[in-house]
Amino acid sequence: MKLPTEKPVLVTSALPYVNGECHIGHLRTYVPADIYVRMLRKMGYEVVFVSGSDTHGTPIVLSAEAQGVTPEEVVEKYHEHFRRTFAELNVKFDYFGRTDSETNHKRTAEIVQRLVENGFVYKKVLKQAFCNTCGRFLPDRYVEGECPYCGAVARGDECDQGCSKHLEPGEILEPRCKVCGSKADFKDQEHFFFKLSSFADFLASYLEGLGGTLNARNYAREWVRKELRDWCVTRSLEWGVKFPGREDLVVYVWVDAPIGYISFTEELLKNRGKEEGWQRFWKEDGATVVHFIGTDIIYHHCIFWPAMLKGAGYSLPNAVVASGMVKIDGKTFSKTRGNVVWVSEFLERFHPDALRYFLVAHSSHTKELDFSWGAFATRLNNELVGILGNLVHRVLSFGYKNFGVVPEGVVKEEVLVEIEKAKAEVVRAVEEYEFKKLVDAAMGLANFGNSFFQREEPWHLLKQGEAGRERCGEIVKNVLQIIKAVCVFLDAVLPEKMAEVWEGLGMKTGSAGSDLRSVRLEEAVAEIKSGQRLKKPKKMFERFLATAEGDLKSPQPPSRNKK
Ligand code: B3M
Ligand code: ZN
Repeated sequence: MKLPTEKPVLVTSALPYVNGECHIGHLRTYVPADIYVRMLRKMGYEVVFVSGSDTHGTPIVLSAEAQGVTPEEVVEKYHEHFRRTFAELNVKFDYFGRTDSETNHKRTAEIVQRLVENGFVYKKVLKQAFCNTCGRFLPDRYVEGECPYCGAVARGDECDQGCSKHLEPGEILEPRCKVCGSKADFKDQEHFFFKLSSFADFLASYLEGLGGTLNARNYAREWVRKELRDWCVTRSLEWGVKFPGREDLVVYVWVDAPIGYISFTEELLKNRGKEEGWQRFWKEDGATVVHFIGTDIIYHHCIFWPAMLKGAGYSLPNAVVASGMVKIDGKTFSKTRGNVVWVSEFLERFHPDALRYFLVAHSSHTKELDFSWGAFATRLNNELVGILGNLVHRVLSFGYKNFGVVPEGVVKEEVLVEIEKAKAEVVRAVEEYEFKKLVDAAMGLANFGNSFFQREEPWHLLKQGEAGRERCGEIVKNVLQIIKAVCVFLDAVLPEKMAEVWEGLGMKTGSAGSDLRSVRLEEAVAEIKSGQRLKKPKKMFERFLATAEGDLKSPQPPSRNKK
């Protein structure tokens, strides 16, 4: 979708539950969102990028209980962990908040109050799972059982391993207490419901115009067409945002979590001295709002969230971009089965840019991404080392050794055409949220650079006197132009590595010196200046070493690999 150029864009990335360490499954949403933001900026958009920690709900409370600490302690620890991990990966949010902030408590109370006033909330007694052994009600993840729709093992509020449907309290079959394993009973309890069913027509037409990826729109339309049931929005828990006027109930975490997107916008703009600035994004239709999420939370973002916003008189998101899930060695992520790759472990051995690259290069954004060390090794060795690293190292070394600067010469039409072609593909890729196409276009251009250099054999010309040296210089300049363009196109994916190459090309020095991060896409075709000092290049990436085939198959990376 081409976004309107005159409006600022708010990009959000789903809020991680801060109840454990970051694994590479998490990154499928954050890294592409960061790449998208960086690309939009290169395309001239004004962008704000927010996310934050999801601090409430049973995912947090259960972890705290299991670790024998308070929910606050769990949140404190992992909020910091996620913030640091994102920084290490160069996922650069303008603001990374937390849903237990005062702003979010207030904004949630205000929105819920609005929904009540507007007649969209009612009270009802429901049969809630109860554990006689533990002597308490079992909300959401406190209960496990069978999904009434597909029969898979499910959590109390979602069929996380099967059809990914949202489940209402009381719906799960064969419920058991997650803490002690006993068969759960049912007991009456009074709760508040949101009249989701009355939003069916609104949602059907809203979804027609919703941008983003087709998977999000199509799933959501199907759900609206089938049936929308009212939604229980309260839970009997201590930890959370209190339901207005009820000390014994908190709102369901899926109420206050997306409201975090609004609160974080408020907190960010307030920090920038614009107290009411958030309204442009959430009240006045003065901005484009794009949500990056995983396919498992489409229901929450395409059904609950717009209905809640509409019911409370807020403006609506413009696009929902849903990434496919991550698998490890073809299997679903599972901590207990050891099917997990922790980001911290990965970063001990490899450069963050290599992971950023893999996450977008390995499969189309909406498709499943299967991580294995073998697949990672192949992409790293063949593409980052074999194509990109080779181009940069070979040409920069040759240019540095024989000229020391960008030589004189004209940039050929043939080269400019290739760069323009790649640039058009890159823009289309961003508009289609197809980040794989973005890297494919840039790597295609790098490949072209390699063949051009090989075809022209400039090293022979060096032996052919002054005229030969001049012609050689021109060829080198042409390939340096290609490298410059590749830097512009891949900066969003490989921010550290491309910035080093940019510097190596002499782009940062001199009066017209520029910072790669802030240049526009057009810079790719702007002629590289003759006379700029080149730097002796460093190796960009080390090959992934594996002595035995087994190393590549094992889920553990060989320990001798160092960035
Ligand atoms: N905390 C994490 C998840 O279900 C959940 C996202 C909230 S986004 C508002 O993926
Ligand atoms: Zn199911």
